[in-house]
Amino acid sequence: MDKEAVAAVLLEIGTLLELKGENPFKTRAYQNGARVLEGLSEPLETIVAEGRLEGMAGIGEALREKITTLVTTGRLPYYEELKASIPPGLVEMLGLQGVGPKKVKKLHDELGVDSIESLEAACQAGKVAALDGFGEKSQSKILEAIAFRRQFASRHRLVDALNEAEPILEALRGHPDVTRCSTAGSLRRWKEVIGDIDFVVSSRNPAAVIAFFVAQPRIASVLAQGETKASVLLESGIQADLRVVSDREYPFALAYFTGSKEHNIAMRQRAIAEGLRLNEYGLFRSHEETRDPALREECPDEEAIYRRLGMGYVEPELREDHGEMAAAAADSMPRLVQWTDLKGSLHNHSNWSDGRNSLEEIAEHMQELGLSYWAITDHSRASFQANGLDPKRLREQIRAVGQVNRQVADEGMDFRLLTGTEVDVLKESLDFPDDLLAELDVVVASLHVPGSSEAENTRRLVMAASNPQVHMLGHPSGRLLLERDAYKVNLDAVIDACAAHGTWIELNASPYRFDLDWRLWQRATAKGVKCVINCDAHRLEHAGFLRLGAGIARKGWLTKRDVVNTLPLETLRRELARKRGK
Ligand code: DGT
Ligand code: CA
Ligand code: CA
Ligand code: ZN
Repeated sequence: MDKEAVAAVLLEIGTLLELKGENPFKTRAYQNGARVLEGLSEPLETIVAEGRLEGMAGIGEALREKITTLVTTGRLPYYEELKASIPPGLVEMLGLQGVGPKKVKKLHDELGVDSIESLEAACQAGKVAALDGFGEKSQSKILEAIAFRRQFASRHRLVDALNEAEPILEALRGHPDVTRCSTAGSLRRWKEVIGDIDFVVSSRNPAAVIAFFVAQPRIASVLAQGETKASVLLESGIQADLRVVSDREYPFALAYFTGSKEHNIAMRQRAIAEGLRLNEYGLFRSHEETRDPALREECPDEEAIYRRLGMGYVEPELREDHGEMAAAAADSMPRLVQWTDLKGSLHNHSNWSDGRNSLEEIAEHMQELGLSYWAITDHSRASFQANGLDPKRLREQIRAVGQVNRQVADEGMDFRLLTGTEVDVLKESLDFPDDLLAELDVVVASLHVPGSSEAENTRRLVMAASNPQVHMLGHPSGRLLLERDAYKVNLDAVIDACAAHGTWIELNASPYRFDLDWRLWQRATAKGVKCVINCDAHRLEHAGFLRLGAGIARKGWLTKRDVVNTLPLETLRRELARKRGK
C-alpha cells in the first residue's frame, strides 16, 4: 500500500472511532498521522523498510505499528474489526452533506437512527429538530441532503464507472469461454455521467461466463442471475449488467446495447427504409419483426452492419442522434481526435498554488509519459484559498520554470515546461495587469467566483475572451458533475466573443468537470473556435485525464485540427504568439 492508501485508512479509522464516541485525542492522532503521511516526499515503503517511522513527529507507537502492518501486508485486522463493529447505515449517513460523526453518534444514541431511511423518518416526525444542538433548520438541511443524495445515488461519474469496469472487462477477456467482449451502453459512448455499466460477451458456454461474472471481487450483491444475463451491485454502489450471446449475434447485441436508444431508433428506421429489420439478434431480410436465421444478413462486426445499411461506421461516442446518421449516410464522418494525438496540457497547477507536486517532479513525470510540453498555470492572487500567486511570486515562478527548462535542455530532453497563469476573471478586470500577462507563455482565464446574474457572468467572460493577452477560457460553465450546476451564463454569447477574438476554449478534462460540455462543441467549432483539452492537473496522476478528455472531445465531434494541444511545441509557440497578434 502506498502512502495515499494508508493515509485514507488512517482517516477512516479516525472517523470510525469518532462514531464510537472515542476520546477525541485518539481520533485526532489518526487524522494528524494521515496528514504527516500525505506530506512525505519519499515512498512510504522505503521509510518503513529503513525503520525511519520511529521518532517521526506526529507518529506514535500505536500508529507506527498499524502503518507498518498496512504497508507490508496491505491489510489491517484492527481496521477491519472496527469497521465490522459499526452498523453500515451509520457510515452511510456520513455521506450526507453537513452530517459528521458527532451528529451521527447523537442521532444513533438518542433516537436509535441507524440508516438514512430511519433518519428521514425521524426528521419527518420532527424528532431531530427537538434534539439538543439540532433545531428546525438543521433538520430541514438534513432532509435536503437526503433528497440530493437520492437524486444522484444512481448516477456516477465516468471515471468511477471506468475504474470499476476495466478490471472486470480484463477478467472476462482472459476467460477461456469468452470469445469476444466489450463494454456497452453509456460507458462505451463515454457519457460524462453513467447510470449503470453494461457488458456484452459472446460465448458458447454462457453458464460458465455468468458464474464467473457474479463471482468477481468487489461485488456487494447479485441482483439478478439468469442463463444469459446477470446484474450485480458493486461495492462502489454502481450496478453492472452482463449479457451473453452467440458470436454470430454479438455485433448486433453490441450495437443494440451500446445505444443510445435514440441512435438505435434511427438505425432501425434506416433498416426499415432498406426493407430490412434490425434488432438485438440480427439484421433480417424481412418487412416484419423476426429472428428467423434463414432471413439473416451476415455481419461479422459492427462496421458491417453500418455498411449493409449504406453508411460509414459511427464511433460509439457519436451515437447520440446528434447528426451522426446523416453524416454517416453521406459518408462524411469526421476523423475524430485520439488521445495519443495530445502533446501536453495547457492548464495545470503545481505546489506553488494548490497543486501537489514541484516543478521538477512535474517536468520529469510528463516527459517520461512522452509528452512534449506542460504549462504551469497556477492560481492568481484572488484565489487566496488556493494559495494564488501575487505578481512577485509569479515572476519568481517564471524564473524557476526557466531553471527547470535549462536542466531539461541540458539533459537533452525533448520537453519543455511553459510559464503561465490561471488568472481569475474578476468583476471589472482580470486579476493581473496585461503587461504581466504578456510575460507568460500561456494565459488561461477562469471565473471562480461568479455573480448571481447571467448578464454579469456573460459580460465578465466576454471581457476575458476579448483581452488579447488571454489565450483561452478555463472551465467556462463552472459545473461540477453530480455536485454543482453551471453558473448562469449565456455560453452562446461567450462562444461568439471567442470566435471574434480568436480565443480558445478549454475542454477541462477533469472527470468532475468535462467543461465545456460536449453538446456545445459542434456549435463552437462551426464558428471557428479552437479547443484545448486540459488536465487542470493538481497532481501527477491527473495527466491521465487526457484520455478521458479526448473521449469527451470525440463526443463533441472534434478532430485533431480542432484541438490546439495536438500541435508540436514549435507550432504551438507560434499559435500562442499569433493569438496575441505577433
Ligand atoms: P445509463 O445506463 O442510464 O447511463 O444509459 P445506457 O444508455 O447505458 O442505458 P441502459 O443501461 O439502460 O441500456 C443500454 C442500452 O440498451 C441503451 O443505450 C440502448 C439499449 N436499450 C435499452 N432499453 C432500450 C429500449 O427500450 N429501446 C431501445 N431502442 N434501446 C434500448
Ligand atoms: Ca448503462
Ligand atoms: Ca444497463
Ligand atoms: Zn480553475
